[in-house]
Amino acid sequence: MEQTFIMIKPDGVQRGLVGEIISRFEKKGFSLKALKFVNVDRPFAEKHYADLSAKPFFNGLVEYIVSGPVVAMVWEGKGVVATGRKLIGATNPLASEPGTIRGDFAIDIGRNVIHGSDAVESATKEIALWFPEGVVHWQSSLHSWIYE
Ligand code: YYY
Ligand code: MG
Repeated sequence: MEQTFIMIKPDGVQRGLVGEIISRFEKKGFSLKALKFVNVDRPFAEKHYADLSAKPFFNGLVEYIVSGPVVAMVWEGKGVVATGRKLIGATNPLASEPGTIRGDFAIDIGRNVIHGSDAVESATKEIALWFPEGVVHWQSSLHSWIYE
């Protein structure tokens, strides 16, 4: 089944939003496949955001990601990449709908609390980068109550 990479950024951790964010993915019915709480260094953050290296905000973005610990996760479920992005909301939190994570908990684009893969291909790349050791293989006993 489809998997996505989700990261609670340093501001989300510092603001005590870890439980709330995990809860939203759990309650939707998605399944947690990997999770770690880590500090990343500059080269690693630059690799994660390599596609954005030419952007004027790249340096500030990397500084922000290395500024404190992050929660890195893999979530699995039908359509989890696109639906995960919907749960997260638009990149600029002032444009994110209320009810989304960014819409409910953030204001500035450079402090938007959470990352989610934008496509199945980038999810595969990001999961390999963050979890080279692989993910946990299990199936929730609620599976047949969530999927028909
Ligand atoms: O995938 P998403 O996080 O919604 O946006 P991206 O376009 O991939 O940019 C990654 C990250 O960069 C974004 O979450 C905030 C930051 N950023 C920024 O600080 N200023 C911008 N104008 C655009 C993005
Ligand atoms: Mg992105």
